[in-house]
Amino acid sequence: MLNHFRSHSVLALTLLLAACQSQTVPIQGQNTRLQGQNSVRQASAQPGNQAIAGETIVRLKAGVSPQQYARENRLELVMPIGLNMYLFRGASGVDVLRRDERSLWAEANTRLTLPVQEARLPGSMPPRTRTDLPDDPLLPAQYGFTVTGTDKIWRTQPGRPEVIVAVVDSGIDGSHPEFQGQLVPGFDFTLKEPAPGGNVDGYGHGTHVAGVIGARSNNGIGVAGVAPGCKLMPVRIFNDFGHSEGARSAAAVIWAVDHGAKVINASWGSPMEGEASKAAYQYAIAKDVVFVAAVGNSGKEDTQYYPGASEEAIGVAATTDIDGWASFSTFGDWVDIAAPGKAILSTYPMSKGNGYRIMEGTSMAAPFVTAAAALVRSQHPDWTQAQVRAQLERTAKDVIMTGKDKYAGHGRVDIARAVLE
Ligand SMILES: [Ca+2]
Ligand SMILES: [Ca+2]
Repeated sequence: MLNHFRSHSVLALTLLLAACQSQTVPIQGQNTRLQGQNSVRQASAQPGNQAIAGETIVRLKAGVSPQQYARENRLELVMPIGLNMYLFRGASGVDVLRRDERSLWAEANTRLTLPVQEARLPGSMPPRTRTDLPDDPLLPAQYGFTVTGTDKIWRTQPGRPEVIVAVVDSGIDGSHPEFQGQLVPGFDFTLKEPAPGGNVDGYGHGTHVAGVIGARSNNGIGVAGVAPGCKLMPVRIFNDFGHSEGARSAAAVIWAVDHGAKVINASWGSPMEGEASKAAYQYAIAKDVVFVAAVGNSGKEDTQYYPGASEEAIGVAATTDIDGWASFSTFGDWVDIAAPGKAILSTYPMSKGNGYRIMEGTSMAAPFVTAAAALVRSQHPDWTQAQVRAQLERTAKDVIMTGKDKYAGHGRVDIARAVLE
């Protein structure tokens, strides 16, 4: 009995040491602690809980003055969204405003959620075994880089700077060394008066997503992005607490389209697809922009999450390092494609630690597909968004079940095949 107890103690101690070691990896020659994100699991919110009291989005008929409309309905005009849509605040609710003959429609403004959750600490930092990869010291822990075939194309196909990728999220930390020279001017919709900016991130999610797409590669520090030759456009809609809503996301998508984005990444969503959001997504497609979105982290089939489940977006599910289903990933017929989303190492705001963190979710999977779309657009500038989407789906690796399935859609994105074939 005593021996039995001792052997367990020795085993427990060994595991503890392994866990401690796994958190320490070298960045710029120093020992740096990698942290999992301690975030609240995405709420499985019911549609009714998502409405924001006193805030209504209205699409006005052509020629109607929003100021006059606000005055006569005793509303505050909070923000223009674009496409004749406006966000109003005040006691006159959806029912009243629908009856105003100057309204095409009216709907409640709704909260958005972020499909990200706690990440487990990784196994120990893998040794660097290959010399044909970028020199970024954390690359051996970025399994998504090799699983997606980015290791085969990084030197010849880093992407072109005229392909602008909008990251509609919590901003991108512009002070981070991995984003020096990577950003184009963006916009900040979290401010009371939306204004140029977006290159700050008080929450961290957007900086993590952006690093997967476009962290500087082969610069001797940190991680390597998939499409570092493309430019990132920070469009900030989530505040320092990770809160945002439908009006801002719709305005942000329209703004990104109007300012030259060729691909948009939406690692967020809502159980409801409102009219304003739908109009914004349709606008992106009509203007030939590739629109990529996470399908959500419910781990179940019964929760459609928009824009991931919308027909306009390429809906991205999450897979693991061995192309298995990531058990948090929402599944269903609306899943179009999959990408690594389990335990993803990427950039994090410098104000929140050492600049790198492991997070997981379909939030982290979507940017692999976004980056793949940006590389295909770099290679084939004359292709339409529909052609880019078809190429990503056609070249994806069939995983999980034979043929298209509910877990990985057409398969796990194969970036080398998408770019080279
Ligand atoms: Ca780097
Ligand atoms: Ca399959």
